[in-house]
Amino acid sequence: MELSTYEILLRNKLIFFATGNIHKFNEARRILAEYNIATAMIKVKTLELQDDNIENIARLSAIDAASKINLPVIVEDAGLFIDALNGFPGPYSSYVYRTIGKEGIIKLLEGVSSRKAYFKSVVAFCSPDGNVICFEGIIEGKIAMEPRGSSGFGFDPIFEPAEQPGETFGEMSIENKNRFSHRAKAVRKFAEWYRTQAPSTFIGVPN
Ligand code: ITT
Repeated sequence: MELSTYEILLRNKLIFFATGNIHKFNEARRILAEYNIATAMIKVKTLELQDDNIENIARLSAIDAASKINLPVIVEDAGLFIDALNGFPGPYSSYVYRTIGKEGIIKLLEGVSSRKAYFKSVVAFCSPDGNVICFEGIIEGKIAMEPRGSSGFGFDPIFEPAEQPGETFGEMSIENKNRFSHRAKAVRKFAEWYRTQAPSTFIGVPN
């Protein structure tokens, strides 16, 4: 059977990533390149469910993105879960970052001895026919006493991963953050799975 250019393009060597966050895209792109998968950023506005579970948010968002672009696509939803705040801001991390920011989180933790926290990421893949599969990554760590470093984005300057105590994500290069991060773990799981799939599974008919 002769393959069309479209099919060759999608022979699990290319994935579309629907996100408005260039930092997320750059982190994922580097990891996927290690698996010889090229990543294309697509800025498509997708539904963002209000839900306590980031897997539900990512799943619905991926279904919506795939139906809009009719291509195999991933979306990623992530959040920072702080033990002493019962998991807050969690799925509301984006809103909390935009409102009180990282300084607001430091304030909320004033006088609190337990600074344990984790980041969680869910990568949801959806094929044009609407089949979704999710991959999760978690990184444990703690909230720093004050923001440090200007790399990365969001809460990076206030999060110290347990594997590299004393250094925040904000003080690390992308390469270093990618050695530990929640996103890196979820993206790697996705890449391992994606490269084992039969390409024809994902080929939709372009509009
Ligand atoms: P999308 O367009 O992909 O939705 P977003 O920035 O809105 O991009 P999320 O909804 O997943 O992404 O964002 C959750 C928030 O959690 C994000 O705005 C950051 O403040 C924070 N966050 C998530 N992952 C992070 C990371 O790796 N480092 C620092 N902060 C992170």
